[in-house]
Amino acid sequence: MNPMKNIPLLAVLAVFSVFNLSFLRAAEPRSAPYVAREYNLRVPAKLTHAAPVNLGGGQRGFVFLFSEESNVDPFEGSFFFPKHPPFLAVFTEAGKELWRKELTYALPGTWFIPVLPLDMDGDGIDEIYYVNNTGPKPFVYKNYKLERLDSRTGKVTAAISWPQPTHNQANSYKWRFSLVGGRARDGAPVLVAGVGTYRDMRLRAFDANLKKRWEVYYPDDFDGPRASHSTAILDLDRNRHGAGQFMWGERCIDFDDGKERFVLDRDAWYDHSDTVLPVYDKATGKWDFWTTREKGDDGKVPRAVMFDQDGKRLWSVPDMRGHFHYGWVGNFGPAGERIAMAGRYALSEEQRDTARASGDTSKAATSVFSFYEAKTGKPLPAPKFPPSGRVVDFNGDGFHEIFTGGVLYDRFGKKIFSVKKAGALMCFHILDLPGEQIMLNTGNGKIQIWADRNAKDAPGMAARYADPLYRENVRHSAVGYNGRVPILNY
Ligand SMILES: [Ca+2]
Ligand SMILES: [Ca+2]
Repeated sequence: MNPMKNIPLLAVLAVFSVFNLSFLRAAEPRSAPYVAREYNLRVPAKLTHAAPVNLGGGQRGFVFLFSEESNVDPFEGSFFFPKHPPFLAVFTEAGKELWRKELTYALPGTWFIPVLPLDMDGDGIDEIYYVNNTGPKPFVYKNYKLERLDSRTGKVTAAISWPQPTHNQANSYKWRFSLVGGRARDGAPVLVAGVGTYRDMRLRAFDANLKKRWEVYYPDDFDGPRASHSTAILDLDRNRHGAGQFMWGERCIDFDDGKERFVLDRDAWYDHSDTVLPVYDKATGKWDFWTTREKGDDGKVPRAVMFDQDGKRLWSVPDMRGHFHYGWVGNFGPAGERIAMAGRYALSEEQRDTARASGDTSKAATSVFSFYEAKTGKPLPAPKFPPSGRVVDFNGDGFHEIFTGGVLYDRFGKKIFSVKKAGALMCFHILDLPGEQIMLNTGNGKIQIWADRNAKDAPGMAARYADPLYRENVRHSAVGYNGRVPILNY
């Protein structure tokens, strides 16, 4: 072969290799975002949560918790007396409202009203479980009930006492309620009521008849970690329809008996982690966990740690101080490699210094973000998109995008679509369309689901969406910050 003959081809290849990235980028199909579904709440709702509901007979829908009020938080520095009540409503997936129900005495807040659709009686239709305050005074323990209703009619079919918080503690610690649903070893459904996050905590599990199955109490001085703001569902033995265990902070609890399967930082961490995100490692068939920490800022324990499933610290951020409020793992690398983000509020001296440097107090740094190779902890440069958002694969290609401040960005920082001031309720695969969709609150009473007309699922994506583990995590979207946190990177 005459090597000279190949020179033009080599030259062409050389040119393409120089412009390799832009060439590939141009080859990626452009997203075609559109409003695939719309739900009219008929009030300009501020607080909004949603979860998918199985209505039986092949019909699917969504349950919404909403209020004209913004979120009433139990933290004393955030709490206010609401002027508007919260509502529950179920819509069919197509957008027809089946019913709505005012929760007249309940405080419209994420932590006061966890909502979980779950089929405990096994008839193929989800019931809806939630916490309601049944009396006119806001803080009377005995008036708080765990209620069950028929998802098709809104009729309440059971109401039992909600576990009472321990009396002598801050309101911020007391009034934080969770619901978690899964299965026992024999496949029986289990519903867990969770009370507390930062200090004193109680988990009480119920069977399908709402009779107590087990209970675990963690007093304030109990060893080990406190809870988080999201509760990831696991199925370690892959034998319980996707829901065998759940992460209560850094503890992995079995639905069967309330016992710990493992605890990540058993003997060094006694406090509250803002995020505890499972990341599946296909090579080992085990989970890693990315944790970012709020409390326990004593300068002795790293503030964000990647653990393996045995609780070994794989790596950690160098910071030993700061409230690490943000964290995700996303496929943002050049070839879709996983990148871990840790974000904290700026320290007071950083706020002061940045304000001084710019001569403008409004330009003081509020947050500081850092980025790492997820497996090794190797530091990486900041990406070109704003990092404090929700990780989503909008076009199904296996690379992540990020939704923040009403804007969806691709990993190169390019805007894909924006809806002014919209907040996301869910960024998951919730419609029978390729890719993951974004359900958002437009602020004018309309809830929209945005999808991508050009989405095409990469190999393996359809199997991931169909995995019971994926569905069980999405089910918990109207509990705590589960709709906000990317718990599904596997
Ligand atoms: Ca049912
Ligand atoms: Ca994507």
